[in-house]
Amino acid sequence: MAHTIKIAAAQLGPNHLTSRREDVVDRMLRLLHEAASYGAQFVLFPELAFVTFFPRYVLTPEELEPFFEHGDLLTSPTTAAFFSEARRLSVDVSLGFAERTPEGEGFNTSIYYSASTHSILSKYRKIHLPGFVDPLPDPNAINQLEKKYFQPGNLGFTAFRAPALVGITTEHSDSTKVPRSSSEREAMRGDPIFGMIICNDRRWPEAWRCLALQGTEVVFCGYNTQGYCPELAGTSPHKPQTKAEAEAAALVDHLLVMQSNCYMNSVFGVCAAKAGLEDGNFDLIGGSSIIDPKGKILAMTETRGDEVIVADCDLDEVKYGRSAIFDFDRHRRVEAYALITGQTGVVEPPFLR
Ligand code: CDT
Repeated sequence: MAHTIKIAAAQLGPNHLTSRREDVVDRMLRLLHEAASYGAQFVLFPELAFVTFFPRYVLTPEELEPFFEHGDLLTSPTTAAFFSEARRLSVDVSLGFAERTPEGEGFNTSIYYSASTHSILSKYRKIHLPGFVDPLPDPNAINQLEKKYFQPGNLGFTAFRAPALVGITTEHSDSTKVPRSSSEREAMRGDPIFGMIICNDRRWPEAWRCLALQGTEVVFCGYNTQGYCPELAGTSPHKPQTKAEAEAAALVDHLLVMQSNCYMNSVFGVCAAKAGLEDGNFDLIGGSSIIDPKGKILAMTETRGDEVIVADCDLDEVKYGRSAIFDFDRHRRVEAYALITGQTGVVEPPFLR
């Protein structure tokens, strides 16, 4: 039985402070149609897809609020039509947005929408929030205020199964039949297992490993990554870079973490950027890609504008790594990993005398 899914990543070009949500959603619909015309069964859109990357700005509460979504995306007047169209096309989608909860909390969130059930199957709230709580003192610095505007995600790294994408040999409703070992997983297969992370999470191996430990086969990651942002990454005072050098290095870092984590966890990785020059001044890298469990790039965008890429992902390919070099059951040594969850920052060995 084939276990291949045709997966698309829809990169968005820049959004601006002046961009209307309706227009952004129209662009997303165009990308959705293009992906569907290639036969894609799933399309990934970027982090904070509907808006410019607003955490770069120091905003009053009144200025901040319009960047957030306040209700159910499936019924909200600006986004309902997008999900209805995905349902009509039988294409699952995942996208990122700023979520304001009824309790007033703010999260940097992504959802997985299933066309076959017309429902949000899973929600992820970004856990690794980069940057600072307070604006930087230098008025010319590029701020990254996610820690000010969002709370760290409270839903964990939670894998989930998505129905109606591939043939299965086990009823997904029969939870007693969940395989418990690599050999049982060889013999039985339920619906595919997916996991979501958002942007900065991709740089943290802990996030990938938590998903891989739940048998995740495909990891989705939307992102907005600054090409030039010396206050945060790329340029150390000891090794200054031009903007062009910084952007090239940011792309290398991005692909390095995507490819290596796919390899080390034997998962497919799909990532979709919001890219290009936002608000005339702030460049975001492209490099949206689909990567196989050996870390090989199957498809990558060539522009920094609206662009769709697709690849056939044969989920059976995750099995090889998981039964050989990365067979967790046989090779992991949890008794040696206590520092990973017991300690946050660095504690060096004592000085020599
Ligand atoms: N959105 C987001 O998380 N961006 C961070 C910026 C880090 S500075 C290059 C990222 O990790 O891509």
